[in-house]
Amino acid sequence: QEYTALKLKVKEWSDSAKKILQGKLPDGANAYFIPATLRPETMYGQTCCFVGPTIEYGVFKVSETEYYVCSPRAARNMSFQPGTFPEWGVFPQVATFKGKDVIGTIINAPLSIHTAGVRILPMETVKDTKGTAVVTCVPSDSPDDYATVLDLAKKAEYYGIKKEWVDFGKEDFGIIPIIETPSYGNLTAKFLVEELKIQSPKDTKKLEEAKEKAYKEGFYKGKMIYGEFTGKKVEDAKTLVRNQLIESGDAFAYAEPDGKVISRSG
Ligand code: ZZB
Repeated sequence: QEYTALKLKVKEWSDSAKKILQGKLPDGANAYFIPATLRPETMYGQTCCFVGPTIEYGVFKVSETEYYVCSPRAARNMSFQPGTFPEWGVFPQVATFKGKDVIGTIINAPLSIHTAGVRILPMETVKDTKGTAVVTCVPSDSPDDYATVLDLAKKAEYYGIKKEWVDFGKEDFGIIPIIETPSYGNLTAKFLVEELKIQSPKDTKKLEEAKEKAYKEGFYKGKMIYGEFTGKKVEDAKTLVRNQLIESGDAFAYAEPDGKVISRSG
C-alpha cells in the first residue's frame, strides 16, 4: 500500500497532553499528527482527525524542530524508508500517550476548508495494525468517517467532547461536497450510510460494503467539484494533489507491505 502521510501541525495540545509532554519537546519545536491516507484528493473536506482512544502513540523526533505523532509500528516502518528520520532504522521516541490523552487537541489540516484548525477526536474502530493509527476524517467521502461523526455528535457527552468540535455548530456538520459521482451524488458517504441504513460505527459489515462502493464510484467515476483541480477526474486529481502536498512539505510518501502479503507469509 502506498499511502500519503499527511502532516497535521499541532496548534494547541489538550490539557492532558500538555502535562504528559511537559519538558519533553524543546521550545519552538513543531509536532505533527501523521494520518496515512489513500485519498489525498479528498483533503479539502477534512473536518477532524481520529485516534483510537485506547491505542498507544509515540512522539518521535525527526529533527531538532520536527516531531511526529503516530504508532510506534509506523515510526519504525518510516525509519526504514527515505525522507523522514535522518538515521536508517532509528526513530527516537521522546514521549508516549494513549489516544484518549490527546482528544481535543487542535491541529492545522492542510488544504481543509476549516482553516482555523480541526480537532483530534476518538474513533473506536481505528486499527493499530494499519497505516499510522492516525486517520484524517473526510465525512463527505468516507462512510466510516460519516458514521463516526454522527455518533460523536449524538453522544458528545459520553465521549467527553464538545459537540461543536464535531459539527462546528452547523447543521451540515461543516461537510462540503468535493467529488461528484454519477450514482451517489456529491456526498457519497452520506448517501451510502443512508441507503444501507447504517446506524452506528459498529455496523462494520455494512460499513465495509459502503467503503468498497464509495471507493469504486468515487475513485473511478468521480469528478472533482472543489479546489484547484475542479473538473478533473478523481483518478488524475489524486496524483496532482498528492504531489502538491509533498512539494509544499505538508506530506510525504509512506509505504506499507500489503496486509494480504503479510498473512500469506505468516
Ligand atoms: C482519508 C479518506 C477519505 C479515506 C476518503 C478514505 C476515503 P483501506 O482501503 O482499508 O487501506 N485508515 C487509514 N489507516 C487506518 C487505520 N489504522 N484504521 C482505520 N482506518 C484507517 O483504507 C484506507 C483508508 O482507511 C485511509 O484513507 C483512511 O481513510 C483509513 F474519502 O483517508 B482514508 C471510501 C473511502 N474513502
